[in-house]
Amino acid sequence: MKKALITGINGQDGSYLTEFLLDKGYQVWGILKRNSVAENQTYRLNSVYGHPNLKLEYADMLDFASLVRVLQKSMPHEVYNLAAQSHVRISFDQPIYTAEITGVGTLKLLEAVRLICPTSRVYQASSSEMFGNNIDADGYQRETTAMSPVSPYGCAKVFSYNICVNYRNSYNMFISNGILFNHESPRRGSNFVTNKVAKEAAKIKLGLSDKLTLGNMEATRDWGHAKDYVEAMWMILQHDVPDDFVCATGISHSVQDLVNFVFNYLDLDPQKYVRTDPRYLRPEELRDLKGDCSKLKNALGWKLSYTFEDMMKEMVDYWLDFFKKNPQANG
Ligand code: NAP
Ligand code: F7E
Repeated sequence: MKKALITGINGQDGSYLTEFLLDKGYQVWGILKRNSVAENQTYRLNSVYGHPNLKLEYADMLDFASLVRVLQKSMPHEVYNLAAQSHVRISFDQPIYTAEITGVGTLKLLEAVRLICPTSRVYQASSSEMFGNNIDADGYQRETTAMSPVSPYGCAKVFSYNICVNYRNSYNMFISNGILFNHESPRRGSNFVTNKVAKEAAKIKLGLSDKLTLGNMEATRDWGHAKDYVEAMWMILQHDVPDDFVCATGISHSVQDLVNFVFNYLDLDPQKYVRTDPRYLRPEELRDLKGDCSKLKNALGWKLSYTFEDMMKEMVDYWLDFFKKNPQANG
């Protein structure tokens, strides 16, 4: 039986990847950082909690010894490093914490893998945020686009990307970076813009709220569905050689387009409800992201199954259903 270890297992991507790997017959190990609520309250794992092939262990990206312990116990064939402080604006509030988890945490994990299970294949959750405002002449970012991050989060991810390449070359380890553009789902934290818009618009539709306050409406992003992107993670580790791949839809929308689509779907006029507030702006903005994933499609045959529109409808429908059942809840 193949064994995989996932850091960040109870995050958006970790939960979908767990379902995907269990379906493929893997034994899945995951690390949870200690929280004041018990692990069976991590709602994203509800569908698989108690599965005989799911093993959950307490560990932390800040705690090298805990990573060593879990690797020794699990001896995985594949390691997916998804753990991070992943919120870009919050990375300006907590830059050192972000660097320690999202950056140095990766190095701790790589060093533990090198010492304990050096033949394990490692996937690193790299990000389009690493490109910053660099765009190729044709309007896309791709594997060869220069990196100049514009947030502490992006800087930490560039460190992780580089240390992965360095370990791959220095120690002949199988370590691959997936450079993923924004990907979303009903499991997305509701302080990321897609799920914030979906959730607040659903509340407005049901008469539970009367406003939505946002930051930069002009920024554009290339938004795909997390379910499609976790399949790409797995495909990247099944390749015959370690390599780095962009994963994206190739289509971008502005935050204003996102708002217009969601409010139109709910038959609401956004001008009546949507406001902006500078507190949601970032000290330095990443203006536009649009990825070219030709390499991933050509080398590994990856395909999209969700459109932006289907994904946003799924998210809005999730919140409509949630608030109909729980009108007092905050979600
Ligand atoms: P997410 O929902 O924020 O999940 C992050 C996970 O990391 C959570 O399970 C979190 O646990 C865990 N974590 C945080 N600090 C930790 C620590 N010190 N030790 C152990 N675990 C820790 O993020 P996601 O959207 O699933 O993204 C997965 C990965 O892909 C992240 O590395 C992210 O930066 C990267 N990425 C995401 C996107 C995207 O659009 N979603 C795009 C490119 C790259 P708690 O929930 O208990 O805090
Ligand atoms: O912002 C704008 C904001 O926070 C998207 C992470 O998964 O993807 C994600 O980072 C855009 C930005 O995602 C609000 O300024 C406007 O331009 O949903 P977001 P992100 O910053 O792109 C990358 C690829 C990652 O790797 C990260 O881990 O929307 N925006 N108004 C807003 N954003 C938020 N959060 N809240 C607003 O009110």
